[in-house]
Formats: sequence, C-alpha cells, structure tokens
Amino acid sequence: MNRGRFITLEGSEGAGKSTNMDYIQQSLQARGVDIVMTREPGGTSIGEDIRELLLGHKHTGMSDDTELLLMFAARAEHIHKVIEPALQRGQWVLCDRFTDATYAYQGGGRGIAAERIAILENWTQGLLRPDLTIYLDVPVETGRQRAGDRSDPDRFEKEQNDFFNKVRQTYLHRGEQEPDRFRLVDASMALEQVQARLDEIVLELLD
Ligand code: T5A
Repeated sequence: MNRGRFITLEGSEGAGKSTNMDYIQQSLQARGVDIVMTREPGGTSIGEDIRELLLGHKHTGMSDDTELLLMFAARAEHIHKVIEPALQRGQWVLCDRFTDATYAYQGGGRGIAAERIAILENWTQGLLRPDLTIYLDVPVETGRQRAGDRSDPDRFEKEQNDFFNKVRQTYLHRGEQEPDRFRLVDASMALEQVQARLDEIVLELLD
C-alpha cells in the first residue's frame, strides 16, 4: 500500500480557506482520491477542546508560550490519532492549517523565535512534513473585510492589522524559502479564478 499524501491549506483571516477546502476535496474525490479532511487546531476530541481554549475568551491574557505549547499539544494528538494512521492506510489528508500557521501566528505575529518553534516541530512531528502546502494570499484589509464583522470574533480575530501583516509576511517568506512545497494562490482574485488555479494545482498533484 502506497503512503497517502499530506496536503495543507493555509491563509490569513478571510482568505477563503473554508470555502476552498470543500472545493479541493470535491475536486480530488471526483478523480478517485480517498481523502480525509481535518483541521488545526482541532481534528480530535482533545484537539477540539484545546481549540476552544485557544480561540475562546475563557482565559484572558494567555502567555505566548502557553499558546504555542497548546498548539503543539493539539498537533501531537492529531498526528497520532488522525494524520499518521490515515497516511499509512494510503489515504490522502487535507488539513486546514498546520505548522506553517504556528510559524506565521506564534512566530511572526507573537514574535516567538523560529528556532524555538523548530524544536517543537521536530519533537512533535519527527520527519512528518506536508507534501504540499497551498497558501491563499490576500491583503490583510481584504481578508478582514471578507471575514466581516463577526458578532463574536475569536481571540485571534481580535488582533490588529499590524499582527496580521506580520503573519502574512511570515507566510510569504516561508513560501520563498520552500518553493518546492508551497503553491501560492492570489486569493484576492474572484472565486472562480482562485478555483481555476486550485484546479491546476490538483492536476499537478495527481501527475
Ligand atoms: N492558529 C492556528 C495559530 O495561531 N497557530 C496555529 O498553529 C494554528 C493551526 C484558527 C485560528 O487559529 C490560529 C489561526 C486562526 O486565527 P481558523 O479556523 O483557521 O482559525 O479560521 P480563520 O483563519 O479565522 O478562518 P476564516 O473563517 O476567518 O477564514 P477563511 O476560512 O479563510 O475564509 P472563508 O472561506 O470563511 O471566507 C470568508 C468570506 O469570504 C468569501 C467567502 O464566501 C466568505 O464569505 N470569499 C470570497 N469572496 C470574494 N472572493 C473570493 N475569492 C473569496 N473567497 C472567499
């Protein structure tokens, strides 16, 4: 049995990840790929509880290190219970955010050194890295307008544009550092154009 492929989808707020997760799934399934959809933080029972801690407002003033460690705690459970078993069964895994988000939000946004994140990445993931990462890139203002004035913004959505600009710059930098793995999609285009580009990436994946 061939090992499955591990695809991650990234983007800053309102870039269109949720909208396009379904599109990519349908596109791959239509071509006969057996695919598991999941998300971070979350994807397991423990991970979804950790997500509530991270995104909710129950605990104010969470320290940056606590936030980082909770992201990796959720990720450890996710890898053990969902991602690795699926890949070993030969299924593909499409994950809404993964460790690039940690580099972008906890690294770029919060200012935690990439070297410290890399220690946790190596410890938690071993050799596991995404085979391909699709990054939906949109200017911060556009993404935030699209996400709209949510009646109950989560702990990250309450951050200011300066935070999200650093998040975006970190994603773009990582894309430049790893051009073989990253596929940058200009998500400021109309949805049909974004999805036409996603079709090209799906075809490339199946090649
Ligand atoms: N996080 C996560 C970390 O800090 N570190 C980590 O390690 C990880 C894993 C998770 C939060 O956790 C943080 C990052 C996040 O803040 P999330 O569930 O990923 O949150 O949710 P968000 O990023 O907040 O996702 P959003 O729901 O805000 O944005 P999406 O999913 O990118 O956007 P979507 O698809 O809901 O689209 C927004 C609106 O835009 C429209 C859609 O119809 C929708 O109305 N739209 C378009 N409109 C015009 N043109 C297009 N091309 C459009 N594409 C979508």
